[in-house]
Amino acid sequence: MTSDTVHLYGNLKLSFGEDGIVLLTLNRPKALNALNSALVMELGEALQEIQQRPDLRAVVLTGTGTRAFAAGADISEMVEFDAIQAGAFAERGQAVFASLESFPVPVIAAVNGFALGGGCELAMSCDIILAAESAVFGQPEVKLGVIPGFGGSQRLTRLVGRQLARELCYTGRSVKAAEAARIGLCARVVEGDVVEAAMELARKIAGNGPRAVSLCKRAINTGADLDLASAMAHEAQLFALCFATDDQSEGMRAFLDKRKADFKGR
Ligand code: CO8
Repeated sequence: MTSDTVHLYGNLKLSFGEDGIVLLTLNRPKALNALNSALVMELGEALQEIQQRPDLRAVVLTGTGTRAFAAGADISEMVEFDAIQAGAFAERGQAVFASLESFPVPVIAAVNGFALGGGCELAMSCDIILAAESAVFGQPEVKLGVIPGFGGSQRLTRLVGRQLARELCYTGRSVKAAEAARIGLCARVVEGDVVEAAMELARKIAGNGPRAVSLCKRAINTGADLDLASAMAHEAQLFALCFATDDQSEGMRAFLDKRKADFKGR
C-alpha cells in the first residue's frame, strides 16, 4: 500500500493508502492488543472518520506485532467493573462491532496469533478473516467466570453452528488456524505475511464495482438473518438497485467492448 495518511489515535493506527484501502492496526502490543474502553471508542471514531472518504474501497484490520490480533477485552480494566459498567461496555463494543459489520465497504481481519474473547468477536464482525499459521481463536470467557459480551455467543454460533459453538463457549477451548479454517471460523490460512495477503485480497476487491461490492455485502449480511424467501426478495431488490448505478452500465459495456471497466463508485 502506498500510504498517504497515517493517523495515530492513542491505541490505534490508521493508514490510508492511495488505492482506497485503509489499514487499521490495534496498537497495544504490551497487552497483546487487549481491547480497553479507549481502544473500542477509538475504533468507533476511526470508522466514522474513514467512512467520509469517497475513494474508500476496503479496510484491513490487524494487530501490532505477530503475537496477537487481540487477546480479548482488557481484563485489568474489567476486573473492577460493576454490572452497570459491564453492561455499558458490552453495549458500546457491540455497537462499534455492528458498525464494522454494516460498514459500507468490506473489512478483512488479518489475524496473527491470539484472537481470543473480544478479539475473536472483533474478527468475527469483519467480512472475511484471513489467519496466519500462528492464529489461535477462542471464546475463553467462562474461564474468567463470564460469558462472551461482544457478540461471540451469537456470531460464533452463526459461523460454525450450535454444536461447535456450544463446545467452544462452554469449555473455552481455543482452535488453531487449520481447525478454524475447517470449521468456517476463518476463510483460509495464509502462509507468510497475513497482512500482505489481506492487502492483496483488498486490492482484488477494490478492482470491482464498488457499489456492487457494497450491495453484495448488504445482501449477504441482511439475508443471513431472514428466512430464505424474504432474503431472496431482498436480493432481487438490491440487484435492481445496481441498475441505478453508473458502475453497472460501465461494467457491462466494458465487457462488451473487451476493455477493463473504469468504475467510479457511482
Ligand atoms: N487483558 C489484559 N491484558 C492482557 C490480556 C487481556 N485480555 N491478555 C494478555 N494480556 C497481557 C498480560 O497480562 C501480559 O501483561 P504483563 O506483561 O504486564 O504481565 C501481557 O499481555 C502478555 O501476556 P502473557 O504474559 O499472558 O502472554 P502469554 O504468551 O504467556 O499468554 C495468552 C498469552 C494465552 C493470550 C494469555 O495472555 C491469556 O490467556 N490472555 C487472556 C485471554 C482471555 O481470557 N481473553 C478473554 C478476555 S474476556 C473478554 O474478552 C470478554 C469480551 C466481552 C467483553 C464484554 C464487556 C463487559
